[in-house]
Amino acid sequence: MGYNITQKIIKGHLVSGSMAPGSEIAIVIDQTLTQDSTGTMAYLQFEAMGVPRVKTKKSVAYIDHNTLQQGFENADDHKYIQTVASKHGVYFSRPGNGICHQVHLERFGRPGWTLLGSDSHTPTAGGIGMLAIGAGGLDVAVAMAGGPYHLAMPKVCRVTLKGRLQPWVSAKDIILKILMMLSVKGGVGMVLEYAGPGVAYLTVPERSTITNMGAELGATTSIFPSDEQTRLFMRAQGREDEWIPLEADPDAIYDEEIEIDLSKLEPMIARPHSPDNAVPVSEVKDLKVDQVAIGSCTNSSYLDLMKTARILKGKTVHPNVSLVIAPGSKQVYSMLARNGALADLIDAGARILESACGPCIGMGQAPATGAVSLRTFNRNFYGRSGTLSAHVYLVSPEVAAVSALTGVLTDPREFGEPPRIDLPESFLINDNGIIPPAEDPDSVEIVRGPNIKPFPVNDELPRVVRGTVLLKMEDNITTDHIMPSNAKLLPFRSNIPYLSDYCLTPVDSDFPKRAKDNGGGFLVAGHNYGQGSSREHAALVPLYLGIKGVIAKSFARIHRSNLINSGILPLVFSDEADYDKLSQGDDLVIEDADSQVKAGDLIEIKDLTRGITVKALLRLSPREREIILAGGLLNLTRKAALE
Ligand code: MIC
Ligand code: SF4
Repeated sequence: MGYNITQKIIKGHLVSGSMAPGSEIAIVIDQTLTQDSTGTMAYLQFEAMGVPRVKTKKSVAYIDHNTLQQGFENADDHKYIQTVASKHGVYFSRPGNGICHQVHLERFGRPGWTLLGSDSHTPTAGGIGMLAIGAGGLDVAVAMAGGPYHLAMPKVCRVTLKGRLQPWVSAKDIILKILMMLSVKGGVGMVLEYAGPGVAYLTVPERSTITNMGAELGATTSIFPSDEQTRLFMRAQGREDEWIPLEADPDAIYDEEIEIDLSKLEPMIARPHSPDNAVPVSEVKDLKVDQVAIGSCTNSSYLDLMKTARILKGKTVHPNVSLVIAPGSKQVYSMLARNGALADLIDAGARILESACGPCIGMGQAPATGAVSLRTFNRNFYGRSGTLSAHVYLVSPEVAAVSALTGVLTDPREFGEPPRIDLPESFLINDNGIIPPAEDPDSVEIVRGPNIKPFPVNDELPRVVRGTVLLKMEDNITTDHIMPSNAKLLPFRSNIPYLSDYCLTPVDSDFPKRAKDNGGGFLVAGHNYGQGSSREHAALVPLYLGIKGVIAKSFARIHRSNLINSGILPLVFSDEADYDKLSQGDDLVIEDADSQVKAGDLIEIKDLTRGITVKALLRLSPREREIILAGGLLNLTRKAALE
């Protein structure tokens, strides 16, 4: 029996476990990436492990999220990351050098290798045939220390692309269509592996738009073959020697399959407040636009911004629209500056930002009250833009640029000839924004500003776990709900006590006070709890507030791992109808919690207020069971070190 690409890479990196879907496997990690808003925690945790040098083939620390420096906090975090990286063997990508996923694709990603990143959009590198997975900071710290990464062996879904995109239809429309078909939880436990004759027509930057937004499906990752397109991209990046061909065997078996006819697609748009709320642009009528934002790790490549510049050249942005553009990397920025496209954007009236995440994570450019914002980004979750009343829509750069000119949502197919931009023969290569680690680590002193506070550590699982239901939530609660991030809060990513006053406030502004008054308790939620960002803060802050368990209909992958790593019980209703039986304010108790966890998958939760017992599933691998019993992964690691 032949293998698909996912199975080939996993097989070549397997440390333990069997490759049967759903069972726990451990794989060797070749490369890691961190960014600054999750990185401070990851490096504090790495330091706590006492390993002098990273053991990966390459680890890179990017600064791209927290680049607004209204106070000392962000700059202090940058200094900490720069020095800790230098001392421990990590490459440092300076602020201004670009968004982690864009730069990693350009300069470091390699077909056939594994990448673990403390950011949910790490799968972007799947566009060059890399098995790239997003995880919490602690898992990335373990990988830097040389430990394997544990995950459930994913199912593999073959996404067969046939035909060719019509003019004005782009890669973004492919992934929005898939989101419309599968939903934000349709990819959980799965790798989406692209195949079929349509693949050959997509360049690496286009493929990476698709793998990037596979994160919004909840997928473990997404991957394309490594073929002639991949070779051309790597050659243009001066890295052809790192290219290898990689494709599925002709008799490879897949767990699932979907097919997309590219020639039938039209420009798409995701409506507020979910990336899967997608429809063809032609179905949304009379949408007046206030803001257009082009950039983010989804759509800020050289090709995307050249298309934008061609559309805007010689024209003027509509007077009622604020157009902001953030090129994805210094490479992209500099190439636009040299070939004149940057001047075309400026002349048309665009507001140009630095190469960073910027408005995608609410770092500036919050829309006006009730405004409509069209963005080429990947997430339009409630409140993420920094303006709770804003209506954020997700579109391709083509739709964004054309609508910026007309002031209303416009189907670009009404706009005449589309711009044709080819992949350049060679990109501009200048790696002076990437600082290699120190050759003499002893000479490096790690700089820690006053904003860096210790992270909370749990206790061993007690015999009796008791607490009140502090909040009952709906389906699809995101980590942006649990731990909101915007220009005011992101500077405090290394300060858990400060962040705790904002936990779950988009759902209920009284939650932090209630949690503190009760000394912690339980959370109840619907399906796909914790989707979105990989931020560990969505587990560490609840831990700080005394949350002992979350009882949900289902969990998103990365958040479930982050809860386990923090020693918080991720409990799944064994009968979904029991969700209706629990109410906010109910007092719950799990008796003999430690022996129940040791005994198997079923946990009995007594609701003392209603006099009922609810059964929950706690399906843990043997390793996860040990982590939960020890009160988190760090405790377990320390315990192992003492034995
Ligand atoms: C995001 O896009 O939500 C982020 C901000 O990049 C997060 C990481 C974070 O919260 O710091 C992610 O995607 O993991
Ligand atoms: Fe940055 Fe936005 Fe990409 Fe997250 S999704 S890494 S915030 S650009």
